[in-house]
Amino acid sequence: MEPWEYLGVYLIAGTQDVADGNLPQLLEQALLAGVTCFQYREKGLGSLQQKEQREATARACQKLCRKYKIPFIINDDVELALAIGADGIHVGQEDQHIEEVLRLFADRIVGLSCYDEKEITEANQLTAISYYGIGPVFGTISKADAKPPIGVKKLGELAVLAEKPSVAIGGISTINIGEIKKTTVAGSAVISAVTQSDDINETIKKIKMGG
Ligand code: TZP
Ligand code: MG
Repeated sequence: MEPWEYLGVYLIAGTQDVADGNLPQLLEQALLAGVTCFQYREKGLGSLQQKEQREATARACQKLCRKYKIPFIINDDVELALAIGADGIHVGQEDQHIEEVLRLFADRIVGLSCYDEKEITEANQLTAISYYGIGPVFGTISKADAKPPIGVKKLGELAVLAEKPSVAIGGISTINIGEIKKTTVAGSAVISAVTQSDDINETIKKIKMGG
């Protein structure tokens, strides 16, 4: 699968993002509604701490992603991603060095978070990266240490500078998705828009269509 095929509606979630703690159940609703990619991000307040629990949840989500034929990506946790054979890994600038990650996941999806011109330009030198996550575009409640939002204008500029397909992230919702769609990004990544939605099916369809 090519990045522009799976970046469209990219769901990210961990146990901490789901009110009743049942991530696989929420994921299956999202898969039925047509999400194109899933990233397991078990992190922060309310996240599972036990390795065994994380692995069991990851495997349950992986199984669902296989059933619906979309990529299953793990945030940060290289050891878990290798142990269960995830389709890919997503890392931030402060996580395990990207060169090392690219070596370990040579034939798999590798996503890198980028915030500004410098990070995009540096990432452009590493041809093996699959895609960039650019943001936060808007304010977010889902990441405790998020940097200040860059806004849609900057997102547009960074997406043009990027030599890889990019996915916008941070505060994206059914209300502002129309603005994101005016840029050249390949898709949008969302946490709270979906995990806190009263109607997951409608929310995902709106994000897919642009509002
Ligand atoms: N990285 C930048 S913003 C963010 C991450 C993981 C959180 C996005 O969550 P939400 O709820 O869609 O703003
Ligand atoms: Mg990280």
